[in-house]
Amino acid sequence: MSDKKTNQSDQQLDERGQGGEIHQPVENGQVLTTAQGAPISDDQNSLRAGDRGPTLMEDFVLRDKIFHFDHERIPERVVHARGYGARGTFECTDALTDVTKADLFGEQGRKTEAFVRFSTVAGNKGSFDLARDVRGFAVKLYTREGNWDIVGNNIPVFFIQDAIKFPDLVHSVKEAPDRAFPQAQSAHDNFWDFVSFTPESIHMTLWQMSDRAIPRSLRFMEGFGVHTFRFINAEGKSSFVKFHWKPAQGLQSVVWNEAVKINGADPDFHRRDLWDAITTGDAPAWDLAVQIFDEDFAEKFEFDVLDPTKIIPEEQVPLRVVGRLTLDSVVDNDFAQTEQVAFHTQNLVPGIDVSDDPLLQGRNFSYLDTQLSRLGSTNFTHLPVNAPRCPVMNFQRDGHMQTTVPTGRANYEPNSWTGDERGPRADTEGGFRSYQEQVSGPKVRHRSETFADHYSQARVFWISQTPTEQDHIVAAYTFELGKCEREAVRSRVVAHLRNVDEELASRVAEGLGLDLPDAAEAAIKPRTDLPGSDSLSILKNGPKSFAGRKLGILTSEGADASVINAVKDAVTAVGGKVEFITPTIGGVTFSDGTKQSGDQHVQGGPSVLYDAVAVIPGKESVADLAKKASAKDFVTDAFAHQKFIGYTADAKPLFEAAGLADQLDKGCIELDASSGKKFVDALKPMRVWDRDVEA
Ligand code: HDE
Repeated sequence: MSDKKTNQSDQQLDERGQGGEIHQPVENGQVLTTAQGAPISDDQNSLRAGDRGPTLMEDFVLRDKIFHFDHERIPERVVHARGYGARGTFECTDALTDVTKADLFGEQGRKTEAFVRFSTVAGNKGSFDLARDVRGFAVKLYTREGNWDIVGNNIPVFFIQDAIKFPDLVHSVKEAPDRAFPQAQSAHDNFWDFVSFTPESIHMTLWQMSDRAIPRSLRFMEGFGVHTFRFINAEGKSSFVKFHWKPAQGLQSVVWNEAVKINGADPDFHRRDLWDAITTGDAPAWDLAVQIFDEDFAEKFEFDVLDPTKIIPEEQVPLRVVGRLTLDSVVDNDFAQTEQVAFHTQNLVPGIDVSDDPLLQGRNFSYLDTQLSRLGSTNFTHLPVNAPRCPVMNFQRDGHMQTTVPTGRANYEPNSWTGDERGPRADTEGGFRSYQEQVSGPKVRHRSETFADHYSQARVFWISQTPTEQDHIVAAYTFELGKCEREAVRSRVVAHLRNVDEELASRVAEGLGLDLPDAAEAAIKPRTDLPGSDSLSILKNGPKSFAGRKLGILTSEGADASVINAVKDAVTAVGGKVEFITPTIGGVTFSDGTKQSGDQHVQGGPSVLYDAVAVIPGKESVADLAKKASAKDFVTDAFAHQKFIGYTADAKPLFEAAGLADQLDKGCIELDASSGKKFVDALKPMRVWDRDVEA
């Protein structure tokens, strides 16, 4: 991709390595140089007076290297610090010229380069991937008419309705300022204290306490633009629009006890998963779907379409799929691309505009500030990952780290120069035009009454969940509030939950050992007549097969090769992956003499890293396996996390040692050389949700 073209070392290679006149003392001509390009003779020893003497100040090779190193870090993002990027292509599958003149939607089949950065919100850059948190889902589309960013999340609503509350929200969820903990989590007093005084947050906390906040993989989650935006067509007519990214892979999450353990076993679980999927050719894809509606619908809709704490149910405004985003390329360099990418809600192109959502309006103001303080110069748009792929022509000049070299005399307009000297002019026809909305009103600091219902859609979310998902939500509130030291905080939150659903509130109160408080006073009586929606449930929208998922096979010396092969072939046939967990990383030899190296050592490959497991040990060697705590945990955790477990009769001693031998249920499937397909078919429902366990 074009990022590569500006890679400094490539340029240097071109200039130094191919000139023919330069002395080429090293293999492939790649001579180490200083940042000024001077060839270096020794990069292992600094210049000193005598073998054991002091280092000399004149050592510019040392100074050049350490100077750059000392300044390697830039401020991390104040939110969304921990992120992971990938590149790909957006393809328009349904031209949208009826509603927008945006070039990327102009023609079916039109392709647009894309960069995506997924992130957690609260944790610092070095935190872990499976925090219970909202995920950022920011997409940059390098269109032929400029960069368009959809800076969204994996949850379609937000905690607050007005940008002015954002610093308080973020301060409350981040580590407490005095003790600098807890990090990367919301399970603490400050966050829930804030929520308890901010009823508009309650709807979002339902989503956050659901398994949406602990996705199995970045590949298995949805993305949302959250706010209402505007489309504008060639005639200047505007419609409202909401953006949705629907994963072709389906939706899938982990369970909480698993998330806790994954964070220890592999803090990079999500980034590794995305890297592995893309580099092995299993490119994840999302459909872009739009909900388009007009002012009449906005008038009639029971909530305000400008309120970012509300969804518009798909049943009321259906989704229209208009394109597909495929991520088929990992980044070349995490810092240059993922860290330096700069998203902004005001990166808009002709045909797409913002609405008056007060949260969006504040975001429009905020992102450039962040970029200036993070990247240090207004010229961050010159960085390869941020640079538009179309020509950029204007009279902006100079500034720190200017990388373009404008020519000619005119750096202003209007001017009377001609030809190339004249420079660009505004395009009154095709240039970006804001929608000509009528705006008038007194200056007030006032929240519209139409934003006042904080509970009814929280209830819609709750009743849309399967009983399993409801159990998880109750457990999550109980866990999080249980981490709050002050009972008053717990009680105030439960008081809000009573306005959502009495059963939810009383189950959480019971879990906390709390007397049920009076319901919080609601600004508007919550509605109980709104229907649920299947699209809000993860389990009703899960993957259709084992494709893109991973089976962990715990095995040992002498295991039956015919069973191993049957299972492996059946998994790979449907697009799944297999990893072998072996007593030593050196691997094992199967019954037919085949050698298999370990993908994970048994202590480094707990079952939490897999969607399902199979236990296929050797008859003789299983006794040793059964002595290992890690092998026992492998099966007990898989069982407790309601995973499917394939096993051979030889696995019995391990199940006995783990205390599971007489609990094996329909989700534990005995394997032989002919049962590979049967096993893989059985894995479709993801988990044995009715297994009666409490992890
Ligand atoms: Fe952001 N947000 N945000 N945000 N946001 C940032 O910009 C901000 C909001 C979102 O991978 C920051 O470059 C304000 C909603 C994502 O680089 C910052 C408000 C949604 C990312 C900022 C919001 C988001 C950010 C931090 C309330 C979902 C990561 C670093 C008015 C629709 C983008 C940066 C990436 C990042 C400000 C609310 C999504 C500080 C003031 C709502 C995905 O500028």
